[in-house]
Amino acid sequence: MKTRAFLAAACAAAAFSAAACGSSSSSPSSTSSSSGPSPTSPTTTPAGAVRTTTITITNSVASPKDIIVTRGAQVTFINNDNQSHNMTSDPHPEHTDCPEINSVGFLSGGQQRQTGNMVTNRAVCGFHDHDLPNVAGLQGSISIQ
Ligand SMILES: [Cu+2]
Repeated sequence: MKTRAFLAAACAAAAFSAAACGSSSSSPSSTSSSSGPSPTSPTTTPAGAVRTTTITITNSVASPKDIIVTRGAQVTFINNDNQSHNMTSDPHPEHTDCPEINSVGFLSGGQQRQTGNMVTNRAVCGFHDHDLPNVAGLQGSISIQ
């Protein structure tokens, strides 16, 4: 009986912290479109996206974070960090939006790899570091135009 009561209390605590976490993530500001927990692909190209096919990671920040490529192009992720990164498609943890990005995957420090040819039907593909899924600096997007 004591165990049952404890479990109920733990469950309530977990539910409470999850709710608090969720409410803090929904910022009223519309300036940061693709940052925050539980990365999902944006539906439109974020403001400030630049046309390039190279994204470089330094000090756990991907730059540029939002890019635009031609349909069928490949994107090169360069890990110039001193730690590994595991670059995958949104959403986390399914990685199903744009499987082309999953070709990059695990990059040791100093490594680089290309995505597959970006031929998805989506207009915008979000990406994140699967091992650090809530780090906003490692989230970004590839718009296909
Ligand atoms: Cu993930």
